[in-house]
Amino acid sequence: MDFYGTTFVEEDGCDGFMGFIFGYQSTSTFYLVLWRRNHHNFNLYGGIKGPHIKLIDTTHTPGDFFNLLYMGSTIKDFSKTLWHDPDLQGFECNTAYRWHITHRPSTGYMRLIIKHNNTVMVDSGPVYDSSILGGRLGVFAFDQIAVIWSNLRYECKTRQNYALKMDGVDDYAEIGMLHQLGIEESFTLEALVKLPTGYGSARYPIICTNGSSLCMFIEDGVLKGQIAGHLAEGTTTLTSSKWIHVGMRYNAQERKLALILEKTTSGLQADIPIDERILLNENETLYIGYDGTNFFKGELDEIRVYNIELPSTDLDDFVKEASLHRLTNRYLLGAHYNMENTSGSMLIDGSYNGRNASLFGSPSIVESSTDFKRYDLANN
Ligand SMILES: [Ca+2]
Ligand SMILES: [Ca+2]
Repeated sequence: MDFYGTTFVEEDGCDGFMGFIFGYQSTSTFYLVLWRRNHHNFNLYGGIKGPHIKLIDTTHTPGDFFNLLYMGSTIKDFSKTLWHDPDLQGFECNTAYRWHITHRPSTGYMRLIIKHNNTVMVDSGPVYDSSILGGRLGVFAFDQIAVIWSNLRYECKTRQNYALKMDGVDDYAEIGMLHQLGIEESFTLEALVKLPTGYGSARYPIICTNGSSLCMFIEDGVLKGQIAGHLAEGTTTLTSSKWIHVGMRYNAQERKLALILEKTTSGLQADIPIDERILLNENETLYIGYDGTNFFKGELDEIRVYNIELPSTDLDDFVKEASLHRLTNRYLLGAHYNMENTSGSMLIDGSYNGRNASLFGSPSIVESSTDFKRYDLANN
C-alpha cells in the first residue's frame, strides 16, 4: 500500500513527537514512523531527533512500554529501529510536511519520503522488514499539542514478490567466478526452490560451477551437494509444486560438508578426511540453474551465496529476513538475488558485492509466494 498524509503543528512550541502508524495489528504490534525536532531524554534512553521508522513487536502491554516508543534506539524485546534519518533533521512549527509511506508486505519493502514545499527533505530509501504482513493505518502524536493531519489518502497495490522460472532446456544465470564472490575455502549456498509437477530422477542443478569445484543439485528426487569429488546426499524425497528451503555449506577447517533442508542440517553431513585439503578452482564460474551440462526446470527464489560457513544460529536468523541490507553480516554475502530487482537480462545483486547475474535462454520472471514460505520458516 501507499499511505499519504500532511502534518502541520499549529503551535509555537513543538518539541514533541508526531507521525504515523501502519501495519497495525494490536497495541503491541505495529510499525511506527515518528519525528521530533530536538534531542530530548526521557530517562536513560535517548529520544533522538530526526524521523525514524520502528517496529513495535512485544509481548508486553502498552502500560509497560509507553516510554519506549519515544527512544531512538532498539530496545530488546520491545522495539527495533529499522531506519533513522542520518541527517537528524528536525521539523519546524507552523509548517506543512507531506508524508509518503510505502509498504509492500510481500517483499518486506518499505520507504519513507517527506516533502516540504514539494522538495524531498527526507528519503529513507529501501528499508526491509517482514515481521508484520500488513494492518491498519493511523496517526500518532506524543507530548505535542495542535498537530493537524490532513489530506490522508491510501492506495492498495499489487504484490511485488517474484521468482525466476527456468525451462529446463537452455535457461540459466551466470553469477561470476568463485574468487569474484570471495569464495576461497568455506562457503554457504542457500535457495528456495519449487520443482515442477512430476519432476523426474534427472539432475536439477541449483547453484553449481561449470566444473567439479562445487554443486548443489537435486537428483533422484533428493537434495545433493558436491565439493571436489565428495558428495553429501539427502534422504528425503522432495515434494513438487511447493517452495522448499535448501542449502549447502562447507567448513574448510573442520572438513565438513552439510546439506540444509528446511533450516535443518541433521543427517545430511559428509565428513571429509581431515588430512585432505580441498582446493576449489577459484576460476570456475558459478551458475544458477546450470552445471555446464544440465539445466534446472522449475522456480528459484532468494538465492544467497556467502563466503563463510554460516553457523546454524545465523541461518535461522537470516532465513526470516526479507533482506540482508541492514545486517552487518551483509559483508559476508557474495551475492543475493531476490528476483524482484531485474534490469534487462540481469538479476540485480542485493549484496554490497554488486555482482549482477546475467540471464541466458530467456527464463521468465513470475509471481512468487515465497513470503509465505519465509513466514512459515520463521514461525514454525
Ligand atoms: Ca522473490
Ligand atoms: Ca529458454
